[in-house]
Amino acid sequence: MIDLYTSTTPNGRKVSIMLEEVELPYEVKHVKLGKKEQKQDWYMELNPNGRIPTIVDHDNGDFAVFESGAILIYLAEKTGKLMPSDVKGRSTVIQWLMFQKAGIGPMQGQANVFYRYAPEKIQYAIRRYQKETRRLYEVLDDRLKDNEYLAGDNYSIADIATYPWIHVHAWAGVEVEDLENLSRWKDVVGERPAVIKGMAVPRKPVIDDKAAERGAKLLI
Ligand SMILES: N[C@@H](CCC(=O)N[C@@H](CS)C(=O)NCC(=O)O)C(=O)O
Repeated sequence: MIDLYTSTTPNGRKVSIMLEEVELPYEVKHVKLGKKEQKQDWYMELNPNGRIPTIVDHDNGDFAVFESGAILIYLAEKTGKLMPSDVKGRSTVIQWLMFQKAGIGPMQGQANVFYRYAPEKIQYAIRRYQKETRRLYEVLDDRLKDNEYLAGDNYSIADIATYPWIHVHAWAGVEVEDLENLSRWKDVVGERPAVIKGMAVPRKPVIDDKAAERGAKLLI
């Protein structure tokens, strides 16, 4: 059994989608970010960064893994699923996984902060992060012109890492509707039964403006 420490955010949902895809049994432990549970000592022992997600694999000596990308690689290697084992295929998956981890996640995260939560509306910062997020989306769109999935013909952990972020594009105020290939990919991935289930853990995303008004900072 695997314990999944998660919350209602895209980084957490990457892991619930993965666990659903590979059909490993897991128990959801909802970490209440608003109550700063992720900073408590017991949690920091599992994840020294004090953030979600984290897994603890009780079938492997209670091994704890933090960082969403590292968790996806661990689960892919544990199950032999969703990442090829040949050097080039593996590298291609990791390149697109890193692109999400180092680009889309941080830039879209900052777009969210300045567009939704910052007490002052700093137009320079809003524009900068929305523009960079949109540029990264265009890179994805171009990649998906000749490829069904990010790493080529096969669905992989690169798609799993990217989907929950694209799903909440509107929360960052960045459009995708005119990006034909990205929109096609978003629909195809979003219809997978494991993705539908994983996205509802620990509960379905709330991405409307009313949530923002209520100050629901981490409900995406
Ligand atoms: N690089 C980390 C980022 C994790 C992260 O930023 N988690 C956010 C939610 S998406 C969090 O725990 N925020 C609460 C906090 O910063 O205290 C990963 O991919 O696992």
